Amino acid sequence: MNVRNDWTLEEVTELFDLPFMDLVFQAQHVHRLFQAPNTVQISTLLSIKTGACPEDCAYCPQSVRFDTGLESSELMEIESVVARARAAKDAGATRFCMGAAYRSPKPKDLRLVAAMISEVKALRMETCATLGMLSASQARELKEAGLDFYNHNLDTSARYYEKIITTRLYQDRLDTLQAVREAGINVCCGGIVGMGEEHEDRVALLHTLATLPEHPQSVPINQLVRVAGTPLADAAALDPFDFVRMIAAARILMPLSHVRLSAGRGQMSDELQALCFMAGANSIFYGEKLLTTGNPDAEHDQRLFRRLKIAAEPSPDSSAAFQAATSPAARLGATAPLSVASFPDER
Ligand code: SAM
Ligand code: DTB
Ligand code: SF4
Repeated sequence: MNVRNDWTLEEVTELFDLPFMDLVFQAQHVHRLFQAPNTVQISTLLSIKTGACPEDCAYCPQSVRFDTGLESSELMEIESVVARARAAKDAGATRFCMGAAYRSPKPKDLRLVAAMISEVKALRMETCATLGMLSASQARELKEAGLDFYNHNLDTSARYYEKIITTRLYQDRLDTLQAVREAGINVCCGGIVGMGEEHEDRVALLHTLATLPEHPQSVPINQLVRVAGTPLADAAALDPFDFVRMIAAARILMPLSHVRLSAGRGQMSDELQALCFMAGANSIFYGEKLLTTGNPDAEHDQRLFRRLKIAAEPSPDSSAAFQAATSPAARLGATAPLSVASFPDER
């Protein structure tokens, strides 16, 4: 089985049209061919600059245009960010993702964020940032600072995008993704489900992601967190099985990528999350807060992982045991050793 980026819209549509069990079965099969089963990559998010964003993304509590009661704050001090990264590492996270409510960063802010990245990298954590649109030279500056991943979501289909955001174009997003890719930074790019989009929009989003010149190394699938005061506060609830379908299709189309069960876990049962892992999700945000909204607390996630015998995936450079977990035998379906990594309280 090859990794392809020439998927047709018809092929993606056919996946979505499969009976649910066939789709999840196929996704789990692909998962075991290409990924280490029973391991999940653990990222922690921190909002390093909150609110007062000039963009009008209809889902977002941080837009200056909506009254969501959110308190905005300036860019955090480097020392405070590093302290939070260290705490996240001590709690078991291997990647630290710094999010800022910018349309695009100003040169002075980019320099400060670059300094944060270098210091977090020095903790031997993987670094990730999400700062809005970047030019090619800004992307290179972040790469030089040691940035491993840049998160920049397409969010939905090109067609539906203009119903959700009017202050920038889909093409702007694609241009930033290109700048990031060409700077040699891993791309983290996915979308949101539950914004009132049609079935075709979900198909089109996954088709766009899976036909980029390279698949994003990380694909976050967010369930809309409905925040009071945003235009999508009263969006219709999503059928949970449709969310699982999205994860399963992403897994099949982008077999080498980490698929992240991203925002929305706070509203999901443990059983639904387990179904998402079954369908090929192998990354989560860990810690009680996403950027501005809640996430399951760390103890709850540790318990869930123990119940499912899921291990935290170590950062790529940290352990020989991880290589065992990703060995050809493991990829062909042998169960990964559960001892490859554990949360600190299990040692
Ligand atoms: N301002 C930057 C940008 O938009 O690229 C970075 C931060 S922005 C908050 C990062 C991503 O968070 C968005 O692209 C969107 O996919 C996701 N997001 C924001 N609000 C959300 C919500 N209420 N529910 C689910 N995902 C959300
Ligand atoms: C992503 O895809 N989801 C994260 C991260 N990338 C930056 C953000 C989720 C935000 C949920 C709403 C909030 O907490 O503000
Ligand atoms: Fe601003 Fe990003 Fe929120 Fe859009 S998603 S309003 S760009 S912080």
